[in-house]
Amino acid sequence: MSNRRKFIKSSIYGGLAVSTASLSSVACATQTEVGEKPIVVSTWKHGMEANDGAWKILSKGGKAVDAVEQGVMVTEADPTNTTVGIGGAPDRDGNVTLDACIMDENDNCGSVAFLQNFKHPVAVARKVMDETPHVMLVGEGAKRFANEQGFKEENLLTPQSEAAWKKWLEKGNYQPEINVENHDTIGMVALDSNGNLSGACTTSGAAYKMHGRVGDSPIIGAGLFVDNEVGAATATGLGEFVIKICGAHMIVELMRQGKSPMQACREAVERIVRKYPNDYKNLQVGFLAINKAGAYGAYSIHQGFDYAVRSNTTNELIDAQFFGS
Ligand code: SD4
Repeated sequence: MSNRRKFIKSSIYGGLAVSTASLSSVACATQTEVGEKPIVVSTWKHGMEANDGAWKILSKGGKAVDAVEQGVMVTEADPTNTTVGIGGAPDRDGNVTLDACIMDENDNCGSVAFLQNFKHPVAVARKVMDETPHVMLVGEGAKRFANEQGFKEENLLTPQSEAAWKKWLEKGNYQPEINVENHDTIGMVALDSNGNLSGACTTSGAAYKMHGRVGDSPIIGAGLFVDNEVGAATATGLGEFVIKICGAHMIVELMRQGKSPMQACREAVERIVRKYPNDYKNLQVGFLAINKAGAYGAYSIHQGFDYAVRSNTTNELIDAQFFGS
């Protein structure tokens, strides 16, 4: 990781409050306004390894849609990551149920939700996109389709996740904590060297959720949205609140109106804050966006959300600006 890790602080509705890192902050903001290609950005620290996976494709002139699929599969395959793929925290009944989606530069999209026993839901979502006339398959139907496509079933509940779940059961209190362990859903958006945008998002959802609960991550327009004319956005955090404002779609539309990726993400966060004043203090949502020029930006409700950026000039983890409380 680059040692040019940047800290950009924000004040409430105050835009950039440039403090100790003023020069690098300004440089970063300028750089993200300009953009470059190819480039890939993804949520949280695990995005660094995921970006490496995507970069193998992007750096050779490959397609963004292939890059984002391969990129997030790195995270899905990591059993130590308790929020994505194998090793993901189960629902309150002990079932690991996964949600994922993918969207390409031609508005093609595929999604699976409430999928059990397949560690690469994004690859199943890609098959939904490529091989069916539908956008979304869920539960048993998604499972049957995955089997038909030759995906291998496996147990996704690792001993560590099972032990953590059993400990949770002692109290059984469902109250998702902000930035728990500081790694979360992976959402990834990329611009390839041909100037095409794509994105993917994959998660085990909120830990100890109700059986059958689906969050924002597999919902096109909420957890992910791509419009190749404008930009792409993805979300992480408590999905119920991302769905309520149709977060990723909102951000792309704000970019269409001329907002920078960071400004668009900030406006989406501020919408949540304004509409849910009694809720936002106890929940985290983070948005990450890229535009057609390859400029990127992010914003979250609370401190603690970071995102990974990889391009020909950058390979780093950046602390997102945030609203605060
Ligand atoms: C969800 N947004 O299912 C996802 C998971 C997540 O913090 O990011 N949780 O709500």
